[in-house]
Amino acid sequence: MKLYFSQNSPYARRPRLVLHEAGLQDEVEEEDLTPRAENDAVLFANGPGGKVPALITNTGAFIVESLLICRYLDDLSGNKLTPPQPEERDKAIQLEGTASVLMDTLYFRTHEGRRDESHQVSTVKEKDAKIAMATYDALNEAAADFGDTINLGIITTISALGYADWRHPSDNWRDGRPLLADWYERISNRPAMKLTAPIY
Ligand SMILES: N[C@@H](CCC(=O)N[C@@H](CS)C(=O)NCC(=O)O)C(=O)O
Repeated sequence: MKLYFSQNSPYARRPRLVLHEAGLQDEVEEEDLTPRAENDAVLFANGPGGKVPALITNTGAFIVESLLICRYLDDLSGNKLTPPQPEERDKAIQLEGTASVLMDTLYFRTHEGRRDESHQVSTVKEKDAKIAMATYDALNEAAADFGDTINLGIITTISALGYADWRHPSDNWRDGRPLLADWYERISNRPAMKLTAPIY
């Protein structure tokens, strides 16, 4: 099995964290396609999207979309990253959804900001910034229960916040959100978090 990624993709960081936190290193090989422009051919040869992350399974399927790949890898691990209790499981899925919203809104804002000034829509950027702020607040509230648990929701939260630090440092997401900031500081020391962090 092979997982294609690029080091600074927040979407690719999710399944990479699943792979390393669930101990699937012997079953899934990783291939870094950075820099993307030079290495995209393998993605287009296998599917129409040309995006990372992408997984080639042992049966030859080419799976895209971070959420699907995370689920696939978690299944493979015997659901190591899904809490067995219904209440905890549902809370982890809720967290995964909230952090996915954050990741999408940050990513869209990055790309809106790259368009020519004259084509940028300030209301779109403002709406995305507002959603990001509300999402940081929701994550801060949820962080009261994070502890040192690792699950798919936690993994998505780390991937989104790591991207926020890189692309949207002026959001200052730590300001006024001490629970989230302290937890992130602690969890960032894990080897898998360090290995998959964006480099800039
Ligand atoms: N919804 C997709 C988004 C994946 C995505 O947008 N990946 C970016 C890298 S962060 C990419 O490969 N972009 C290249 C492109 O759009 O050409 C997922 O969750 O996997």
